[in-house]
Amino acid sequence: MTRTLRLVLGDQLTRSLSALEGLDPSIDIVLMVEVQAEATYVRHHKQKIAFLLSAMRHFADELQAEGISVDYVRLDDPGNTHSFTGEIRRAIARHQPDQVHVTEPGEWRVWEMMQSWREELDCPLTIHPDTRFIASRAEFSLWAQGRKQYRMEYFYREMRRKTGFLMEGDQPVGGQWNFDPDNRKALPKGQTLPQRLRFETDAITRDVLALVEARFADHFGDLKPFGWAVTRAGALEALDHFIRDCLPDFGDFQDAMKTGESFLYHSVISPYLNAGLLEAREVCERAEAAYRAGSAPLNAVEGFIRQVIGWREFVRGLYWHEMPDYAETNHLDATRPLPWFYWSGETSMNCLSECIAVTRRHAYAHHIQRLMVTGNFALLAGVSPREIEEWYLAVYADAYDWVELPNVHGMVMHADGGLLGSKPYAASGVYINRMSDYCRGCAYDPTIKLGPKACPFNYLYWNFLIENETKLGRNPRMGMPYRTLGNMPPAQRKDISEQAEAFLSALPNAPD
Ligand code: FAD
Ligand code: DLZ
Ligand code: SF4
Repeated sequence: MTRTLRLVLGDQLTRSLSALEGLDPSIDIVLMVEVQAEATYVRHHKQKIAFLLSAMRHFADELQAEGISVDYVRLDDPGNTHSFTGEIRRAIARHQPDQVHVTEPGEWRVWEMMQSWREELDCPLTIHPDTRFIASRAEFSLWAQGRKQYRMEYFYREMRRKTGFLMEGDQPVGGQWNFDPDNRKALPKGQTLPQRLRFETDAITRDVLALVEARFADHFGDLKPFGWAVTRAGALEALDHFIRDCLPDFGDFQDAMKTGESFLYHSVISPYLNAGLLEAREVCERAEAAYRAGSAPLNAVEGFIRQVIGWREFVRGLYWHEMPDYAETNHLDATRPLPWFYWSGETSMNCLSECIAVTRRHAYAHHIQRLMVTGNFALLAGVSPREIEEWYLAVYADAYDWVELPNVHGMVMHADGGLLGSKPYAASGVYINRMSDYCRGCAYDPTIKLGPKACPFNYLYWNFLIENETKLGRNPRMGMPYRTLGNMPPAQRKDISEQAEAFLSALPNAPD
């Protein structure tokens, strides 16, 4: 009889995980380890650490209730080496298994660790593919072969064909693959928003909250209110709530932002999907069923499914296909240190202050806040990709390198030179003013282009175009703004550059 040790990582909390396949509860052991290194390789938001540790403990209890032996190492267990490698080594010494089974991880850093285990461990190791995704790593690489640039839209169509979501034969339902142009409405005044489902804490979560408060008090973010589900049952409830109460309006207001409203009509399920409490296929099946039942319109359902089987699968495929070189590129030669207000939230730019406050309070911000506010500013200010990537990886409950890196490095910072997206999403204050109410409470005016009251996004936007003219000026998708820049009097260009330079050089750095 072969005795196996099965490692389950904190973002692999899925009963059908490939590393658990064929598990024999009478002889096999599941290993789960809480280790300090995973909470500190970037200093994660307190809620992210608490969410994962509580979800891990609940998952271990569920496996044990099935009669499976779980060797669970807690953060405060004596002898904990606080690294995956140290803990797997100790577990092999404890259990003397014939084989170790793991599922490929979500981060290159851990993938490299696993490769070293083949040599270093006194036990044969099998690394199984992560089958929770719709496209395997090999499938993406096959699709990517021979392409100089990858475009989500074409990959997404492949995924629609593969899954059959919103398909009628080989044609998309409604005669269109993509309804994005219908999904850009600002929130009308007086719009009543759905009451969002938040979860009560149980004894396990309360223990973890105390542990996190004691060990990680100096990490970014509020620990409470902690409203996350920490079990699959809870995550399914959160999904039900989204499908019933939010999905019908998800499409229309997908890009809208509003002061004091953190979630709007977004699903708020990314931490559950990424930790394994929900699966991509099931959330899309539920969304499509709502469309077929007539309870949600096509633009909303297509928009949601596109995020999940389009963007999410696409960035994951790109990550594994391009790493490790991907993380090293810096196409726009951006080197500015991350302004300190990303951590402190102290800035007179109200849009940034609001989005950072939401992030601090919930370890969450929705896509447009991440892309068009905190991301847009980092792009326009020429922040070093590595520094802004580290911020995004630390502050969001859903952040893992496979999904954070392509979104920040590629989509936001254009540091990959256009591999992921055909142009940077650079925008002036006009965009933020159109899609939000942030400017009403701001010290600056989005309609003013220069001078002390001018919205910094305005002159930073034109300054960004000026500074990157050689690299972006011939990009056909940037034709319009570069034509406007071409017609700009030299004196105006000079004023823009000077005000941008004065503003950027006064940005606060980390205190000593
Ligand atoms: P919804 O708006 O309800 O969308 C539904 C689901 O689609 C999400 O739960 C998510 O799983 C998926 N999705 C949507 N957009 C993307 C995308 N661009 N890439 C991958 N999946 C997507 N998402 C993460 O899961 N982890 C990250 O670390 C992360 N970092 C980001 C950093 C930046 C700068 C940007 C612009 C986006 C980032 N995203 C990340 C994508 C997206 O912002 C979040 O997935 C989304 O905001 C999560 O909230 P939600 O569950 O309410 O999403
Ligand atoms: C994010 C995280 C944290 C904070 N803590 C743990 C942990 O103690 N044990 C664990 O197995 N996983 C943790 N994780 C998630 C890992 O960082 C994640 O599994 C890897 O980054 C691979 O994606
Ligand atoms: Fe942001 Fe500019 Fe609007 Fe202020 S005026 S909230 S800085 S976009």
